[in-house]
Amino acid sequence: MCGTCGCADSQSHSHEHVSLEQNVLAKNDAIARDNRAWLRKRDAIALNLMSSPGSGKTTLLERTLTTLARVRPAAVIEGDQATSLDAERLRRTGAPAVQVNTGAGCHLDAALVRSALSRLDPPNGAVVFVENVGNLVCPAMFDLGEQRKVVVISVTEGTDKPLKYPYMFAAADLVVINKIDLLPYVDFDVELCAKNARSVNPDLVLLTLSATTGEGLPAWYDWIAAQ
Ligand SMILES: Nc1nc2c(ncn2[C@@H]2O[C@H](COP(=O)(O)OP(=O)(O)OP(=O)(O)O)[C@@H](O)[C@H]2O)c(=O)[nH]1
Ligand SMILES: [Mg+2]
Repeated sequence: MCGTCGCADSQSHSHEHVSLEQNVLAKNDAIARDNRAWLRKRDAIALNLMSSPGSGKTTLLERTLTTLARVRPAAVIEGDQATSLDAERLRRTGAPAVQVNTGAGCHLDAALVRSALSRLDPPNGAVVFVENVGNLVCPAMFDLGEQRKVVVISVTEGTDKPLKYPYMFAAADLVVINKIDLLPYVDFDVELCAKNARSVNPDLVLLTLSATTGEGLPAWYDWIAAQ
């Protein structure tokens, strides 16, 4: 696992490696619990969106924020290694967005989210969307204090991804299969992808949608409302 240890050769000193990793994750989990309590006091929730780079997290949030703003307050913590491009896109919807740059880091952690929450200062009752760094590996390990974990996969990525990145799909509460407008042009079997995802996580909720055309979005909004 990266982000928890700088060592290049974990095999030669695996005991130290494992205990350092456990230490880092235990500290993270304690801060995540504080974040959860902090959000609960404001009657707010956080939803952690994770995916490979380019699966459509920001596009889905652009549409969601535009629609949701009419119903309840929403805000975004935007995680990327570099730039504030995504936060700028999301602010154009009128929602507040705080950009967090992780530099060489490949995921958000609870401490980064804690300081972003205090900058964001979300109003009571808000839904705080956290867009994690595009990566199907490391973000799965780090509790941020979110209410739910959402994994976005798009139809251009292949149906085998839940099998090849099982930790991410095992951690998810919801899997969104995005870009279904492209199904006529790609070799992607939605049922097979769903079966693969359920084989690593039988409790998953699955939604198919197109963030670009809006197809399938009502079920996504219903899912958010139910949280
Ligand atoms: N055809 C189609 N394209 C989409 C859809 N959703 C997103 N895209 C396109 O996919 C590309 C990447 O979308 P983003 O929303 O930036 O993806 P992301 O997951 O936020 O990417 P990172 O933040 O870099 O991880 C853009 O060119 C979008 O226009 C969709 O439903 N259909
Ligand atoms: Mg993005």
